[in-house]
Amino acid sequence: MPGNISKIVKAIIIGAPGSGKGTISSRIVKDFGMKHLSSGDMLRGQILQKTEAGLNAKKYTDKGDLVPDEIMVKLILNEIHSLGNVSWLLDGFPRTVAQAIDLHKSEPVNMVISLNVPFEVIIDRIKGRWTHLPSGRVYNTEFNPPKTPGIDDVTGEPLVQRDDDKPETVRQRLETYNRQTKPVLEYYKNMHLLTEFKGKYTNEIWPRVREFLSTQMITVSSIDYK
Ligand code: G5P
Ligand code: MG
Repeated sequence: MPGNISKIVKAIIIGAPGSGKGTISSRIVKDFGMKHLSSGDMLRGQILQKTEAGLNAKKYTDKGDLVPDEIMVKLILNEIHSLGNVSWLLDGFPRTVAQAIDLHKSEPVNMVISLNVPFEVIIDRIKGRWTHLPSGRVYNTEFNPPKTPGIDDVTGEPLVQRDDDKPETVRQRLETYNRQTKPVLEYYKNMHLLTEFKGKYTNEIWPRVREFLSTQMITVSSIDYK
């Protein structure tokens, strides 16, 4: 892994529901030490705590629709600003061009990693997903099963299947992605910030993402590798 610390990295990982954003983000965090901000995890945290914002968001997430832009932009920008001067990786935000424009005005990003995984592969793998809601850790009964079925490896707490992982909601989420999030790819392509990684398996995509990040950025966590 490369050595020097130079700049703060502001990155986005974008891809369809179930494309592996969370899985690859956890590997990026481990190897490159960036702060991971997942908009979906934040919303699920609010839902779990039954806050007003969470209960409001659940009306949209349960249907596979997007939560309104103004709510999401406020939530994410507040979180970014609370982090201070550190490198971060946004997962699940922005998801509309309006969100991307607002983010750019406030926090221009350095790079956008796009995961392109075929929809039929996604539909199959989401069936086997189990999530630890408080942390956002994800498992898959085939790909990365927990040590004990139904139990989080780290905390020993129960795993759940997400309410929006029902097959009909997954189909709706994929449609929403096509309609509202694909234009975001064009937005970043036009800004020459987009790098696409295509494949069926995380273990095939991840080495390419790692190689890309290693050459593109010198990370805050590189101090760990000295
Ligand atoms: P989220 O939480 O952002 P999605 O729909 O974008 O949700 P999701 O479902 O979290 O994305 P992911 O993170 O891309 O998927 O994928 P993952 O969890 O890493 O992997 C999926 C499964 O596949 C896991 O079980 C994993 O173990 C397994 N897996 C990974 N790789 C492989 C492999 O190679 N092989 C196999 N067999 N399995 C593998 O958003 C949720 C909702 O919140 C709202 C929306 O309503 C959204 O629908 N929301 C927003 N609304 C408006 N604006 C925003 N910015 C919003 N952000 C969230
Ligand atoms: Mg995710």
